[in-house]
Amino acid sequence: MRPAVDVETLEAGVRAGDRASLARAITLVESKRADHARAARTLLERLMPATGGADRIGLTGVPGVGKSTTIESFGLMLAEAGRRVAVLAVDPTSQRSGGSILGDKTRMAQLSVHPSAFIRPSPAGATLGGVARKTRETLLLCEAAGFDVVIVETVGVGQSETVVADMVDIFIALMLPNAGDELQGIKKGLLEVADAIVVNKADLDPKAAERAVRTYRDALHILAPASPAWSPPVLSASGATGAGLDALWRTVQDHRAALDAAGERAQRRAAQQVRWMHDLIRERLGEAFRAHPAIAARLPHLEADVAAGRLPAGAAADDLAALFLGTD
Ligand SMILES: Nc1nc2c(ncn2[C@@H]2O[C@H](COP(=O)(O)OP(=O)(O)O)[C@@H](O)[C@H]2O)c(=O)[nH]1
Ligand SMILES: [Mg+2]
Repeated sequence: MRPAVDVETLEAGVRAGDRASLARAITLVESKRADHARAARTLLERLMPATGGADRIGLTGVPGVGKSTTIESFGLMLAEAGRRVAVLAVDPTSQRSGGSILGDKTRMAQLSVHPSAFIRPSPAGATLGGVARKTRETLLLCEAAGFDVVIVETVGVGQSETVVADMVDIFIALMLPNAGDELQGIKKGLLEVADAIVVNKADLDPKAAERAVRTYRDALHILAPASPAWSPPVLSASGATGAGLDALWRTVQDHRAALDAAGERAQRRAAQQVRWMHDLIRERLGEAFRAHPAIAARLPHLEADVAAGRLPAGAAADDLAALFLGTD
């Protein structure tokens, strides 16, 4: 028999800020075993009162824009100033590419061995929803372990941006200095969720970086800000030299102060939690639905009928729902 998880000891270890306990707690949360899931739930419930204390920062940008390099410099700056910094990575592409995580750890060489830092890649999951769920729970565990800055990194691919934006207080988009014009259209959706924009690699071509800053400022100008309390600023920085990262940290603090003054940070977090709950409900119901024997038998036929145009999608959904609910 495999030994049962000692939740109390694990809880005490996490609360004490013990990194080995934190790592074990995260592994527990990520586990697919049913007994682990039960233990993880108990652990999270017990730790809940100890969560919420971190600045939750999301960072996105296309591969190569300098996210890992920037987090290394930014994280070290904060760690040296006495902060405890956790870095979580959500990468929906890492399953395909065989893991960019290793590369990231070497890119965060100093931060990854800093006593005040903790770096943890999210496992490559089959669904982004699954990955994001574990990342949310991992974020809470890091807070319970006393980390006061949690940075969630994600590649700017597909839906991962909105998913990460919905688990943090401030969502920062890193941009390349010479791509302002082309990307403006493509990245409109991103501009709408970003709380700050950072034109990175300003050291390469400061003039181009300034032009890009102006381009993004103009682009943001024509969008209505998501919050009346905050207009997203555009900064330039260099993850490589560290230039501009102190200003970025001030932006994070200004943003928090502005949202707190308007009561919006607590509201944003509360709304995120409720949306998360509804996501989980949908996920559970979807699983139960697909696992239902009568549904499993009928679904492929109805899918074929709908695909062939023999049956309206709504009628198929009605039939399946009735079958599931036992009302047919
Ligand atoms: N010159 C310069 N190069 C940078 C800067 N930030 C990152 N890089 C380089 O850009 C490449 C991609 O950086 P990386 O941090 O891995 O990007 P990520 O894919 O967004 O995590 C690496 O070769 C970095 O050394 C910067 O601010 N200035
Ligand atoms: Mg990276």
